[in-house]
Amino acid sequence: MTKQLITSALPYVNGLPHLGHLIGCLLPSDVYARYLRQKGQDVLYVCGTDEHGTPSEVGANKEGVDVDSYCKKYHDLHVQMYRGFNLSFDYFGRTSSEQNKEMTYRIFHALEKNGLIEERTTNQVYSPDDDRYLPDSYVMGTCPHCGYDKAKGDQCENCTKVLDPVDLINPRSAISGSTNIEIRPTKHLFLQLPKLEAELEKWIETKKGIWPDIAYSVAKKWLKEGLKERGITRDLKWGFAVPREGFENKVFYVWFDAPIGYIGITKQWADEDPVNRNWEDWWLNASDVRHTEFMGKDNIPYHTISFPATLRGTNEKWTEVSFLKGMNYLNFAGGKFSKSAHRGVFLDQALEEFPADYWRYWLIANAPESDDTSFSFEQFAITINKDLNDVLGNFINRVLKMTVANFGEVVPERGNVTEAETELYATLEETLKAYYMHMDGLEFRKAMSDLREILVAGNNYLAKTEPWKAAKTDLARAGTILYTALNLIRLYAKLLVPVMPTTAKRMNDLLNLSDDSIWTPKAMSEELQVLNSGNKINQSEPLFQKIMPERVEELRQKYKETE
Ligand code: B3M
Ligand code: ZN
Repeated sequence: MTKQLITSALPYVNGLPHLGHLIGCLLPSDVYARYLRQKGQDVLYVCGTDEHGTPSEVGANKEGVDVDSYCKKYHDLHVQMYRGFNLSFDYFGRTSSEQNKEMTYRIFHALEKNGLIEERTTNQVYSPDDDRYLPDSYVMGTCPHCGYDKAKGDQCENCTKVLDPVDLINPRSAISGSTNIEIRPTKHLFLQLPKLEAELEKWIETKKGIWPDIAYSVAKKWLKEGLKERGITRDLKWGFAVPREGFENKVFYVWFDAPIGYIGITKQWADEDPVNRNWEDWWLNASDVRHTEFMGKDNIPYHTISFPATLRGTNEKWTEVSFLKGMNYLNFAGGKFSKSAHRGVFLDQALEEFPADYWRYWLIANAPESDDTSFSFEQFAITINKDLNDVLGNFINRVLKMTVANFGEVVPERGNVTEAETELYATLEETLKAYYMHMDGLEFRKAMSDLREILVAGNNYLAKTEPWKAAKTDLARAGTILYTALNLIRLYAKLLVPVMPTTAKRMNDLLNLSDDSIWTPKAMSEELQVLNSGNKINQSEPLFQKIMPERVEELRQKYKETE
């Protein structure tokens, strides 16, 4: 059986994650991991914090602590928030781990041996006012390609072009704002991407029509421009020391060891149970592994070009990305998410306002798959009120209430199936086919719209069969309808496991069912006749609460959606 390796891009440890990060990679990867696990697949789902780079150094400096404890503190905060959202990583590690250092050196030495590493003296931006070399992302200026005036020296976030800081027009220090910028010569190591270009080009071509357009087209765009050798070391203290003479004050570039972090983190996972776990089973000569990567679009060049080149350059058979799920951006309605301007919703705040499942559902149902989208509290409220409260929540309430009123707190007799039921089975089977096709293709938005149809089918069934009327004239028939409807609640609980795991569990609790994890639907005539008549059921408080207009207004103010 194919083993399913799932990785989510590794969030920078210093930046507190917001809704954009959640939908960019963390949440869709979790939904996919849960989906495959439910199908009984062998899943390894890893993520972790990306800890190297200047932001950690600068952040620690600001807080007056050493970089180690700074990273540990923020790593723990990430862990806490992701727990709050029920992200089901098999392991959430760190790129600064010993294991990652070992992997980084191993890969580096292989590249060296294969003649793919060259020394070059380059001109680096130096800021006398900051008393340091400025790393690429700490030089700001105008993008030479699109004219965006807040472009960072490593990549323009407006046109996604990868940049060299010396390309920037009117450069300045992002730390102090000083325009007193010097260019000083310094020695660095460069990965010879041009030597791997032809091979990469051939490989990317095989992904045409298979990967989402955005992933394929970003890679193609890069290749079209022609690959240049890429610096993999930096003048910094924090990071993995470069194991070469003359490089004593330098470390590997954060983007060199970060993707290797997927492997290092897998080793962290394996080291916790060496008897039963082996990192090589997933990463080296592992022909039975399918690797699905999730990331925001700005990360695509690194995952389609530099990281695959890094792995290929070793001449060993590392696991490559099989499917790359790239996401566009989710913006905040009022503009960009900004911690410093207190604009936008950060993950700790999100959990204080609403249960994780509300967010999970909204984000997946509105995933920025084909275009950038934006979050607004009004849209959020509309979706939650309609899909979760009106369609799903009311269905559950009505079914439970009618059942208890007419039959007590038990599952009624199954009775005879009529045309109304066979029609329901057929509708569900057709929509389920579409749902599975979309989930298998990682088209989450479409899958959620199928799911919505499946939920609506339950309400339509009640509207058509009118069990409240039948209860007065033909109690056995009312029993059959409610029996079917209770089975629908069970089916819905199964289908909601990937997206709304907590809600799924609460729904199972209503029926006193346990969350047996492996499941694929059989024919609906079977799936909707599973519950045992006479089994105890539980009434409950409504599962969802409507979000009222006053609340929307309050949230808009609070998170500065209106500014
Ligand atoms: N930390 C960028 C980001 O968080 C970077 C991803 C690394 S994936 C190996 O968007
Ligand atoms: Zn640009």
